[in-house]
Amino acid sequence: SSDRIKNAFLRSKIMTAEDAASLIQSGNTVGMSGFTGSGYPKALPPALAERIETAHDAGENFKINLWTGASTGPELDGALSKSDAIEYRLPYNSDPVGREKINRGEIDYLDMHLSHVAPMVWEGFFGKLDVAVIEVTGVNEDGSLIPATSVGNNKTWIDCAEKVILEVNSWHDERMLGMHDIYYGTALPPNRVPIPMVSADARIGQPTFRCDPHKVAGVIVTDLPDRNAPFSPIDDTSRTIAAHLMEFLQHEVKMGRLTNRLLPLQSGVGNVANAVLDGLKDTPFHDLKAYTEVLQDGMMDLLDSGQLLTASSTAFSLSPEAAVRFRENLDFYRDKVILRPTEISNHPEVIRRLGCISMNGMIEADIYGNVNSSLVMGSRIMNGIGGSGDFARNSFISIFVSPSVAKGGKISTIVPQASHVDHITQDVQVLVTEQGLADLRGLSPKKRAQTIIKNCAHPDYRPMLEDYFERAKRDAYGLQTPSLPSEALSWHQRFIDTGTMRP
Ligand code: 0RQ
Repeated sequence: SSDRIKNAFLRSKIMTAEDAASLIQSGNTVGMSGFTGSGYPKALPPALAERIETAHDAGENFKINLWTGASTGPELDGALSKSDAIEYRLPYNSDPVGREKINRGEIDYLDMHLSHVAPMVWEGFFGKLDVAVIEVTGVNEDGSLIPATSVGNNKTWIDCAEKVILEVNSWHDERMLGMHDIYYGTALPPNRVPIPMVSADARIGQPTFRCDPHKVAGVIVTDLPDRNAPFSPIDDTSRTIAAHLMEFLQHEVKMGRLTNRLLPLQSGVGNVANAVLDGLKDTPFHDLKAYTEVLQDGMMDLLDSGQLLTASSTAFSLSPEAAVRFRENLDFYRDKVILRPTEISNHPEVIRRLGCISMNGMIEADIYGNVNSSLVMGSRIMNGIGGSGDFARNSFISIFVSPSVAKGGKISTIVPQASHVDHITQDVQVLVTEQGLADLRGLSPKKRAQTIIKNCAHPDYRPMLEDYFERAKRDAYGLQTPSLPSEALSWHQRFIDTGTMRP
């Protein structure tokens, strides 16, 4: 309600979502809040979608360019995609309607390293940002803004946009004030300075966003829930993947390369990454910290049990049940959770310094350990690279996890050659499937191939991979990474032609 807005000037800007939507013009570039299904505006986007549909019905061509932190919810990406309102989208989408339109060629989509987005906008690489639409928990008397359940690129949108529209959502708990750490020390080259983050739970910024009140063109008052997608129940495959990974981490402790406190954990989006966190429960690891970009159910469980001391993230990515639990026990989580701008949560400098252990899902890996996170059969987008590249290249150990087959066994996730590469072999140190774990550190390409085929491939596809690798070693043009170009992507072509990679 409007008493969340303590600043009188901003209170005078309260308007309906429809009136606020009319402030956005065709061709505008709009930066909206939102990261996973958290902290995205929920009233303006549906009103804008309706306004755009009306314009389309009248024969007008009305579209916007949409920038966000990462994925959002059905009221934002869903509604705007459905209404053909989006000309251009960056940096991440996981909305099913948006995905379909991107794959039909109807939305131009730039899938980016998430840590690059804010700096590149500041650097002016993408032109001007017309409007920012930001969901917040409240407005303080001095006009500063209390962030909501995600930070994402909000600081940058508020600073760079010509005008700002706020959604003050009283569904968010006011006790979140103090959980956020908004760092204002970034600058453009040649004036950049080190980011003073020396531990995963350090606070280096301030709890609120600064915002010039004279840029605020409208304030909408809402009371609407975040809509994060629930996770799939943890199945045996994911449990087995987690068990391999836990055995590996315990081995690293035995070898003296890690201690039972490990190093700051990063865990990616998706069901498998969530299941891996669940696997930590039955291990001797303790006093853990997370330096990650999404805080999912598995991490909340670890905070609850005390195994995880603190979690630094840019957003919550909680199932509806976990979101309720979070709100009910907010006082417990308040000093354990730190939400930061994505340019900090995913900052290569910080990830390298802290030595994160990164664990991300993948679409496929090839026998040399190149990983595809984003494009099915090399051309159809699933979600995007997201933050996986920020972490993979800079982590202490970069781990990718996946079942060895997809679509009921019709697809092998270990292939002769990745149909698209997000993470080059140098950025991938460990691969895990339910079949086993491949520790690729220090291995030359041919040794990597042997290890991946032996440890990770599904038995149905393993002989085919062995056969390919043997023939490649015999017939390849060079023997550094033996490959047969005319055959390397034939598994993908077979799937496209016949619906399965099996011969
Ligand atoms: O689709 O449900 O329609 O069958 O992909 O697959 O096995 O449930 O795995 O939920 O962990 O997601 C790579 C998508 C894995 C995710 C990806 C199909 C599979 C299923 C999901 P269906 P699973 P997960 C930081 C890190 C990129 C961003 C990232 C992702 C669906 O991890 O988006 O890492 N990562 N960010 O059937 C065809 C294959 C497939 C396949 C899986 N080889 N071919 N379909 N699928 N492998 C966080 C952020 O950036 C926010």
